[in-house]
Amino acid sequence: MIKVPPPERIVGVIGKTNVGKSTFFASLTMIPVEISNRPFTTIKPNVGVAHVRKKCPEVELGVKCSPRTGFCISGTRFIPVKVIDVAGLVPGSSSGRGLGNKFMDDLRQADVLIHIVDASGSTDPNGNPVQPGSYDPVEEARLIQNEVDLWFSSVVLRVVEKVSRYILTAKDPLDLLAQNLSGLSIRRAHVVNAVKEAGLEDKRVGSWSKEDVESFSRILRRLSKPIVIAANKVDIPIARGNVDRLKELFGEYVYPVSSLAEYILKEASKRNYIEYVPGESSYKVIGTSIPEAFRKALKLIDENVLSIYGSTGVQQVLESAIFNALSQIVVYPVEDYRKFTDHHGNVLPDAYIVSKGTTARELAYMIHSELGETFLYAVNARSGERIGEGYLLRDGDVVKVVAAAAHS
Ligand SMILES: Nc1nc2c(ncn2[C@@H]2O[C@H](COP(=O)(O)OP(=O)(O)OP(=O)(O)O)[C@@H](O)[C@H]2O)c(=O)[nH]1
Ligand SMILES: [Mg+2]
Repeated sequence: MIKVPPPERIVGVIGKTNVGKSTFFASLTMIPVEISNRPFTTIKPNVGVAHVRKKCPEVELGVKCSPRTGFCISGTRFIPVKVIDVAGLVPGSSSGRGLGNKFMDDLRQADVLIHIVDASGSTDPNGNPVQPGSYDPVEEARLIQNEVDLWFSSVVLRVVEKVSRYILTAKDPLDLLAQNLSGLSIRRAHVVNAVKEAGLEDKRVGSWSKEDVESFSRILRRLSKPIVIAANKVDIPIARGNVDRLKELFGEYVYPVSSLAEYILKEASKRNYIEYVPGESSYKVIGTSIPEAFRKALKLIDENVLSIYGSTGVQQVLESAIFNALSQIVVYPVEDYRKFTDHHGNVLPDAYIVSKGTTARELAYMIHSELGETFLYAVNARSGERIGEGYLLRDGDVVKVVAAAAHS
């Protein structure tokens, strides 16, 4: 019997061209990718693995974990997520400017998007380098999000047109629509909620006007691919006021970020100049012969980033995307609920990122379809209590599923 891999969460990195998307991607994944100060450096998507942090239950349970995926540093569990960095947008991409917006199709499977904005205003609308402060990041964020919505609605429009042809004979039109939108990582609940919010409950799908489709699609984009903003390049001091302005306009999901600082800290750590745990507010110098260029860069990072913002923001924006915007929690399935192990004796081997509201039985299905089908009950490993199929999992739960069918 083959065990299904833990559910995968996919984060798409979007933004204007030449704002630091690939630097952000590289700082998370440490995959060497092309980075340069000119528009349209990235053409083919970069795909890699980053990690979100959670306090590992190993500390509280008094054990030492052995993760199957990801890793654990001093009680902080790093859990993998997939990240995709794509080509850059410019205003008008939807009508073919720049590289157009076809490449956004690489992000169809994304669950959540991180929008990298040049908060220092040092690139013009077309991504050409200009003096910091010359271009307004708020304008950039607005124009680019509009391009994202236009890409999304062009995909949705095609699907709605296709479905409209045979919708009259469909038993459940919304189900049919959801099935046809599943390529965009859209589920039925997204479609139902978007129809409700757009006030289209009483209009049959085939009879929607162009405006109806547009408003449905904008809402559907927000529900199915929420966006968080990384206000990047905050190491450039002029960016500071812009972060606040972005927050005023775009709300809570705006984070000050310096991808460059994170990249340098990780690189310095790889070369054993410093000890740095991603996401933390400081690092420890351990190297004795640190090259002058790194010394200078570290000093600037201290002064312009860490002492002002408390971190480089890279981990924070990723975690906010997963845990806040996408409302995910982390649960730890085990087979032996007294030792917190799988049947090989690995302690807390898996950390599953699941949606808030996932039930014990739904988790069983994620582990193995037969476990779901023959589910009897589950056990909360912390308390030893039995929990029923409808139990709503809580963040950090350690759970054993008991089913009629044995699995291996
Ligand atoms: N000061 C500063 N510069 C940055 C930061 N992030 C990226 N850059 C610089 O911005 C330029 C563009 O970086 P890329 O990562 O290639 O940008 P991109 O958005 O992927 O660009 P395209 O793929 O061409 O659309 C490079 O010169 C980076 O060094 C940052 O946090 N601070
Ligand atoms: Mg790039």
